[in-house]
Amino acid sequence: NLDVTTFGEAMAMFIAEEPGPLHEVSRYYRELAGAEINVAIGLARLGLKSGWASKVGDDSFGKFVMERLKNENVDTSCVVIDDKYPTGFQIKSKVLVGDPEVQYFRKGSAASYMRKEEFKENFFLNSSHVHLTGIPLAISKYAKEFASCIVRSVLKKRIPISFDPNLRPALWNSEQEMISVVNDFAFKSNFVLPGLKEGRILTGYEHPRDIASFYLDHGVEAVIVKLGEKGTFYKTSHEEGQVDSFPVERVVDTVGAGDGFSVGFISALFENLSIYESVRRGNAIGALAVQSYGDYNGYPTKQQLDNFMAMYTS
Ligand code: KDG
Repeated sequence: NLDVTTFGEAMAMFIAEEPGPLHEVSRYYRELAGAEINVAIGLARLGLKSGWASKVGDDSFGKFVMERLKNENVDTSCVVIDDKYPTGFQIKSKVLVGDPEVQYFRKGSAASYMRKEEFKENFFLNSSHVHLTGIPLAISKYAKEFASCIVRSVLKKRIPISFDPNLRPALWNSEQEMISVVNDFAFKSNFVLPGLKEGRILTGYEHPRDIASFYLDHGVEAVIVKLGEKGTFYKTSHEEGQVDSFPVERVVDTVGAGDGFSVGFISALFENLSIYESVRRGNAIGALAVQSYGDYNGYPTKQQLDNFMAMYTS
């Protein structure tokens, strides 16, 4: 039985070696991307048993995804290898400040053909926690249906769900649809973890407290609003607070920090840490993540995490 299961799309990711607009870059190196695999990898590094369901193409990117996950000890028994559709990929710019530019090549990818007929209920039902994001809801109607199957099934057994909206407007037909579908999934989750900008888009509220209250009023147990370098705001029905971010020497790549936050937060739930401590751990992994290139390269082992957090504990 697994501790945490998740579902989503993995892609090869080509990161520019030199700054500049993507169409001018001539050298890239290959990494792995995918919000949900980032979380699965991060949890496995901390010693939890994580598993990821998806579909990859029967191609070299698919092999690359599978090999990486095997090396990271992520359970892939629910990954379908499909010879009809390709594994998607993305290219990402190198920036000296701010967020990088990303371009996707994922339309019609194998993962977007993950169908509900391929849903293996026990994979999720035998896990203690399920983590989902808004990305599969955007990539195709099949992936969205698959995600609905997961939610329907695990709700029956009251397995906790954490949900990161991970808004990707480029993947949606309209903002209206994005907001209503993403919120629909968020309302069914126990933990909702939007970034501040995402929370504003999804709820129409400006302030973290109001964003959190919006979800609490819809039955969510805890809402975590990530404020970037300003830290993180959290709210449950009986407590709220803000946890400062950890000092960061140099931000090199912000992508993957939110997933890193989820890793810290979810892993803390397994140790019954308080919400404050769980958020703090999320912040710690977020801070480690932004200091390295690639989505998950900065994610720590348990020992590295403990050492890092101890440096800032008085
Ligand atoms: O959260 C990190 C992801 O944005 C990145 O790995 C790519 O999954 C990805 C996506 O679909 O945007």
